[in-house]
Amino acid sequence: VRAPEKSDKFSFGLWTIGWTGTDPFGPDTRPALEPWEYAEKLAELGAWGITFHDNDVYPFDADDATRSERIDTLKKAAEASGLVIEMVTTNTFSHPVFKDGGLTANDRAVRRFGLRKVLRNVDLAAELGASTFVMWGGREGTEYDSSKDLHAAHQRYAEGLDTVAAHIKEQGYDLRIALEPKPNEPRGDIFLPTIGHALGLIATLEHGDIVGLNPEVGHEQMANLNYTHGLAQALQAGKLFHIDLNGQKGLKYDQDLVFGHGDLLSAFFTVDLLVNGFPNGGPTYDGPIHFDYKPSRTEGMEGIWDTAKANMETYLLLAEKARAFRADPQVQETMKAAGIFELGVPTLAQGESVADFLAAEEEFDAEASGARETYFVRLYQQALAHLIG
Ligand code: 3MF
Ligand code: MG
Ligand code: MG
Ligand code: MG
Repeated sequence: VRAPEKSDKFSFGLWTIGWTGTDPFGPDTRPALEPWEYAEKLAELGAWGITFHDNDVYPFDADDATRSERIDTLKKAAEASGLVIEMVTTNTFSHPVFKDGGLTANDRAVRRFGLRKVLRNVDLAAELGASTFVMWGGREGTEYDSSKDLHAAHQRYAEGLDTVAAHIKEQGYDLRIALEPKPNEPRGDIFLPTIGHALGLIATLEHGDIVGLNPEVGHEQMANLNYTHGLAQALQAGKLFHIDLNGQKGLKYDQDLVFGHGDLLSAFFTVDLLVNGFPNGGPTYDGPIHFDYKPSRTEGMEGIWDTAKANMETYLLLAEKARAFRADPQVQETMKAAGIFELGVPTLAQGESVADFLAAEEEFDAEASGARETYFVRLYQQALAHLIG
């Protein structure tokens, strides 16, 4: 497969390659580099963009001088290596102050502190030219249903999001918010656990027009959901602002594997949607191909770069296979036989009234229809043959 190019729009969170391997059962297995060192190496490997949390670049308690000095160093490194800072996000989950959430903490002073941290970071995102501001509410949630007024919690969540969105509009920033759903980990139950839940809350917001989604492969799969279906629904709602690609092997802890190292067939159909779009046309995604994974704790300083390369290589391999799949005349024939294109035809004729529809005397043989062939398995096997052939 060819090497990654800028036009592929591959982007990495600095916290991904920067994860030093600490987990609940043991400490670091790798040393940490400076954020700009990771950025430079990513550019060398062919990445187009980087993303980060405020505290991936400067410590939680950094004074103003340290903060701007470290941001400046990263900004210069990004410029020098031709990297776009396409997304910025806020850490409202690491410090103990956020142990009960940032926007939905019972403690109002914590919420006011959290909101200020987010708003300050919105200003930074705009200053650095980012186009997306991700909000992953990892600590917004509970372990105990008795610990929160759940109605008030959702009100406060909506209030927080509307406040951030209103600030973006007031300042005239060219920035959109992307919510990142996740069902659990670190909280027992995180608010906005899935794409559908997030879409539901967005619809109730005053400034929901600039609020969309940043769905992550593993997060949906941790809820036993289909990531590609989730992307499709977000696209249909005009809300697919950003994506987090990685790998997850079924229902277990959040693995953050390399993209494709979990459910490979699911990854194939995700890439099929991203590069080929819907078979009958419709909204498409042309944002960054962003990876949010973790180099496994077993990997050393050489290994982390293997994993970064693996994400891009897997995507490029799958893109090649997905294009060949859709371009294959036999596949097109099976798709036609399977009725894929027929689903693009509205059920009622144009201008057909419900009355006309009900009055129409249509011949329909339910028995014969029930016995029809669908060719769904034939088509899936053709996909599999393209994938591993
Ligand atoms: C956790 C995540 C987060 C978010 C990030 C915002 C630390 O499972 O996926 O990564 O992606 O906070 O982009
Ligand atoms: Mg994640
Ligand atoms: Mg994850
Ligand atoms: Mg993520």
